[in-house]
Amino acid sequence: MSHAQLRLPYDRSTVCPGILHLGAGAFCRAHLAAYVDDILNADPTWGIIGVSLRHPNTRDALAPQNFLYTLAIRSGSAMETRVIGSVLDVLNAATQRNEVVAVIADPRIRVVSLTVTEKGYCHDPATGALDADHPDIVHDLAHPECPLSAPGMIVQGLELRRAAGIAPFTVLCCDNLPANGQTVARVVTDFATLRARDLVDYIEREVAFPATMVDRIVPATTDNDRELVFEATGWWDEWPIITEPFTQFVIEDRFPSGRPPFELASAQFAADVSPFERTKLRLLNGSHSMLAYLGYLAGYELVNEAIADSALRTFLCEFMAEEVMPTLPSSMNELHDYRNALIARFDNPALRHRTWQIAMDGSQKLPQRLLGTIRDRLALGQPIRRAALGVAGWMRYVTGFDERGRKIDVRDPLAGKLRQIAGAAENSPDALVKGLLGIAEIFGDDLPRSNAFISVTTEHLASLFEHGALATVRNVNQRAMP
Ligand code: CS2
Repeated sequence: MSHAQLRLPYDRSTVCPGILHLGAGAFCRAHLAAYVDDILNADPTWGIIGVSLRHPNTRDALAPQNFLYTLAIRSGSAMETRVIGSVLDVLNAATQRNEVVAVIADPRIRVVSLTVTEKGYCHDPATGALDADHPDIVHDLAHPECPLSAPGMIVQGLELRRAAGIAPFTVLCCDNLPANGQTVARVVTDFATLRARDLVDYIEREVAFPATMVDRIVPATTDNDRELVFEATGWWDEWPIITEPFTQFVIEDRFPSGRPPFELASAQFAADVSPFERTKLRLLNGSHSMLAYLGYLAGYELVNEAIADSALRTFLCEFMAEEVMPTLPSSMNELHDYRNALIARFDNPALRHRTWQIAMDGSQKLPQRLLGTIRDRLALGQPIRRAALGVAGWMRYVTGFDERGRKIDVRDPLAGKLRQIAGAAENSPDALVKGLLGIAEIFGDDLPRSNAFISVTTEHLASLFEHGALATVRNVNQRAMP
């Protein structure tokens, strides 16, 4: 049996493109594409054209199967599969520039959405401003007609549409960034400012950047997953996507050029997305990063293995309840339910989500996941013992050697700088904390001046070097008062 013979709940031949999606990776295929798939029966004008900015492999894998793929929803030993048909095509920005330009200027496209990960915005994570020295931005300013970066591509698309008298698209950010609509609006306007003033006026007047909160855990697909999906469905899929049953999509309802009827797919529309987003970034993603660094250092390859360790589990539950939840707007009862549900999601053994995968790009993730909590608490003179251990865990991780002296493959846009600082510090906790806090893109200019933050982080880092991650976590758990 082939994908083509599988039945979709809509007639795919009537579906036309309405969304151009930048970053056609696993997350978008498990999240946005599934929501769109659910509404195509009601409105077939919202098919997705994906664009890969970096890697050609998505198109290569999906083109022979007509861009259909399996979404395998796994929980414990249960697996449910469905075929997703909402992705009509995936283009490679590097080799199919003319096609990308044609689609971005196509009046049928009314939304340009993005999952390009934190680093794809080419911004300074501490301030949100565009990094004008970023090599891709330097390139795109010199060659605006063949952009490499997401901001460059959006601005070029808007410019083409303005010149052709076509209404602009709405820009829908689906990445885990704070105030993600505002963040993408900022980099796009900063980029346009470096191009032409009238373009900025046009963007400010005409283009909407609604904020979203996106949530679904999607580990990288492995060969073993391919085999499992084959066994379950009877057909070979080059790139199935594995995910969990839980999914959430909260969207600010600001789409001047129209939008998909996402409410039919149980997405939520909200006037203010920020409470949802802050809760998710600080509780889910903050805990994920904690588990990634401390779990990896403790020798755990997978999230569910790390969370099964009673010391890490206690630590994480207390980190959320004692330090994060008081900084959030919802009621404590709701937050406790959210936390318990999260722990259950982390426990899911079928996901096989690697700590190493989550540990990637820490320089882009720490500000919104841990440092916001730390800043809010420091401002009120409250203890940050647990949150600071997450930061110390990251510092220990980026030395590039684990607790047994084996090399860690540290992936981060600032990896070179991190390596250099760690090399110069020679495992001295004081020097390492001082060196890393000097990276203003991560820590701003306030945290390097906070004695409370420096002393507790240095103390933790010394303990991580001397006693290791698990002993340090146990020690923090045992101290009733921080
Ligand atoms: C994870 C996220 O890789 C990571 O950094 O924390 O991708 C996480 O799985 C998603 O945000 C869940 O919605």
